[in-house]
Amino acid sequence: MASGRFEARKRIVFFSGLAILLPTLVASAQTADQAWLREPSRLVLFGKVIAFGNSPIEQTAVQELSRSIQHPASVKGGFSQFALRAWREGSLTVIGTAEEVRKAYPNVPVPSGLAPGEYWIWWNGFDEHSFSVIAGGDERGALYGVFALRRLPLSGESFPRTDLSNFHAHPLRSRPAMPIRWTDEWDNANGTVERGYGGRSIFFEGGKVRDDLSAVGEYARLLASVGINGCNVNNVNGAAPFLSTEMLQGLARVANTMRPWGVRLAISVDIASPQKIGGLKTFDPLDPAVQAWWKAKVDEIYAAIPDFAGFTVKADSEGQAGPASYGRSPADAANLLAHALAPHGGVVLYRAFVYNNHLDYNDLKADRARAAYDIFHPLDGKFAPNVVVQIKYGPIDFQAREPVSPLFAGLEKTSSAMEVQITQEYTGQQRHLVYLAPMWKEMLDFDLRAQNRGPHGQVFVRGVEQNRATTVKEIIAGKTFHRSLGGMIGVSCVGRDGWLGSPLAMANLYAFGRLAWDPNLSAERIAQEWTRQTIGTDPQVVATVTKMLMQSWPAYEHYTGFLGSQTLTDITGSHYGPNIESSERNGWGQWHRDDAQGIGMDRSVATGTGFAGQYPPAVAKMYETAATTPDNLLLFFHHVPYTYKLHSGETVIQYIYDSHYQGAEEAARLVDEWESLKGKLDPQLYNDVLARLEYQAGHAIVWRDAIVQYFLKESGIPDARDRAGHYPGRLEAELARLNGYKIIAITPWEDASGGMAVGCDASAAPNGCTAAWTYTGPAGHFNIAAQYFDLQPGTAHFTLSVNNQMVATWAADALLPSRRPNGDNATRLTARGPDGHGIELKPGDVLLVKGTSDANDPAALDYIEIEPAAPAR
Ligand code: GCV
Repeated sequence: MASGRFEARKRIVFFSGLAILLPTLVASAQTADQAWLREPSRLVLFGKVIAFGNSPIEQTAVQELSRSIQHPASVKGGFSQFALRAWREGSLTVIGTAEEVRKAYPNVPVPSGLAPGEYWIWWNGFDEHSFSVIAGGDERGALYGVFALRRLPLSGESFPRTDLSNFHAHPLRSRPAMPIRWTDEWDNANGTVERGYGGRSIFFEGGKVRDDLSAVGEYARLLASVGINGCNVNNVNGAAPFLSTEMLQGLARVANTMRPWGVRLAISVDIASPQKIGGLKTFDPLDPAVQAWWKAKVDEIYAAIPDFAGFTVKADSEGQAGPASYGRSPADAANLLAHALAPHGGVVLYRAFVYNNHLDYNDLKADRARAAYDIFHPLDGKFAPNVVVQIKYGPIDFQAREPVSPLFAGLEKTSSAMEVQITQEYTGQQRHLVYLAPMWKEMLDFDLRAQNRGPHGQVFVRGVEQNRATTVKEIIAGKTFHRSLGGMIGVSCVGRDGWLGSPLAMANLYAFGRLAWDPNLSAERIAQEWTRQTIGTDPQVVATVTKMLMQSWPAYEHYTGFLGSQTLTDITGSHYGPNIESSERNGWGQWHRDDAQGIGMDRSVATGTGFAGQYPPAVAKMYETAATTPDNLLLFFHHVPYTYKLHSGETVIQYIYDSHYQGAEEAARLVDEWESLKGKLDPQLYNDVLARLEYQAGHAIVWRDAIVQYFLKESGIPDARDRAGHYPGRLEAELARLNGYKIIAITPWEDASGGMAVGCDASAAPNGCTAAWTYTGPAGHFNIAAQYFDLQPGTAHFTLSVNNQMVATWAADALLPSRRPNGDNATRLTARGPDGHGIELKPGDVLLVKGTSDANDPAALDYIEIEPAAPAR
């Protein structure tokens, strides 16, 4: 697994005409970083705070309220009057469950029927002493009430709503939309985290639970602050060791650490555990010895962890063992575990991510997208009540654009949960800013029209089209099919390096919790809330960061995949840089089926794989024909010629060109937007994020060029706007005067300009290699970009000079995913000259790059590019 930490940033220092790019280490946030809870709230609290009970959660609520508020004496102004009016001297705040409040204060109008997790905040300031109540449907509810109060002054809501005296007539009340709101961590016992980009595990190291669990407590606080009530701490792959008695003792310590925050522990289990660690000959779910083994194991778990939440299961998937080995179904396996957990109140989250990864590419009817529905829909009604089928939002695998999984509509008698990825496996691995809440919102708000059938399955009843909205958010909340379980799971994969390894990526963790609590919140409102609490309250900061977040997913989609073709990345390797053919001609089924004439998977019922027919009739009808399929999913459902005209009027091929140029421009704009905040932000944060955004803008160009040149060659159709294949200021390294450098072919070819680059063999050229060009363009001031390959773990060094005058020097020391030159590590550095006004060039000047390799990094260079000097940054 790649550690994925983006460490290096380039600081440009100029000495009288000489620009030196110095590598510096980014001081990244530490694990103890309190993220959006870093600043105290703007609440001002007078008087006493007490809890009714001694339970750890209520005690935490008291401490949290005291930690969150500012003491009146320390208020330096700037606080809303409402706080001072509401929380005045001699006041008392009581925290407890609704039942406790009712018993102690029969006159307080605490409503009956508060749901688990629900809070009710009431204020009575009209007596001699102000008196406030934070009541919960249970203890967790009371804690969530404290966090809601803490957030309130920064929520961006209008003044009257946040005037605490309003809470007399209009108590602040909110309940979670769905009962299961968990993160899944893919941590391994050895301390690595699968698809984690924020450093090593906070839970495990060296095969066991870490001694120091302080980060776990801080993480649980963050989770609780946005209403997350469960955390599955280990990888769904290779889970067998987590059931050993020694490990369970360690896990009990993890559960103890998270418990005061109302976060229950869950673990992933390997369905073959009875055989792998239990010494049985079989793990057949119907075998009585296997059933007895699980019962005993579950009893052992609950003896150590009385509030244990349950199991997550990945079975018969990507090499994990499963019930298919015995001809048994997922329902047999899920129920085996469910029956053992039921007496203790535990649940089974059985993942629908079950598919055959040895599909036949030549079979035009084969389709991985069909798998989840084909396998699980026939089992509807066969699962025990405490089983929840955990469904990835789309039918493939966390791509930047997929249709919503039809399985959400295909389980009427089974609870379901939607699995999203907070960790950005296919969406830039936290090196790219991609705020995912807008995508999750599209999924949650999608109307599957699941009940749009008449009694005999017909779409029309007496000539009237059935039209009841059944959105995904209602289905997973259990509303549509009257289920008591259901929810959202966020695959988080945090680590010790600032949780997600990148400050702005934390908006995704925050947004996940907020949406699981209330899927009706808008992605924009959540972005504003998060920005106010985390980055700053200056209106320009809030507006700019919110805008950047909201633009980031569309930008990423524009410069990576297109029209529902999925993320065109290296699907058999890094899942990071461009590699278009890696999806094709293998068994993984992430195909897009491009050829010289056209592109797309035909998933229609009439001529394709039939996947479109898995949706309820109204939606199936929409996806059945290209004409009615929305442009952004066209290629997911249909194979069309490159000349096919979209609803927008553009051809598919022209859209490929245009969207990629647009996406790269949008990524560059993120840099400009962030720079407009210079001086308004914490300098360390400013510089850290700036380096990341500059890197992203460069990598967006790598993506753009890879996709554009690939489809230009494949289709043979030129870009109507003449950009594809024409790079006027580009000087290719393979065409330079080379000294020591050797020409190398890059694989895949589209990851380098023209498919070629140059590499320096350290043993043959210990003092470095050079590539030189004579400048033939007009005289003026220019930026000079260098496109090089930054391999890990080596550190190559580069210098760029004009007529022997050095204009830039930098080290290729970032930790990028792969170890051979390709689009994973193609990196762009732009030298902008003194004060950002450009570097002076005139015809005849000699431009020279010197690369000094080390044993692991051949200082490979793709090209340099002379660009118009942008206005000074
Ligand atoms: C934990 C994708 C990821 C795997 C992951 C799998 C899953 O295939 O690449 O790392 O395995 O999904 O969700 O189980």
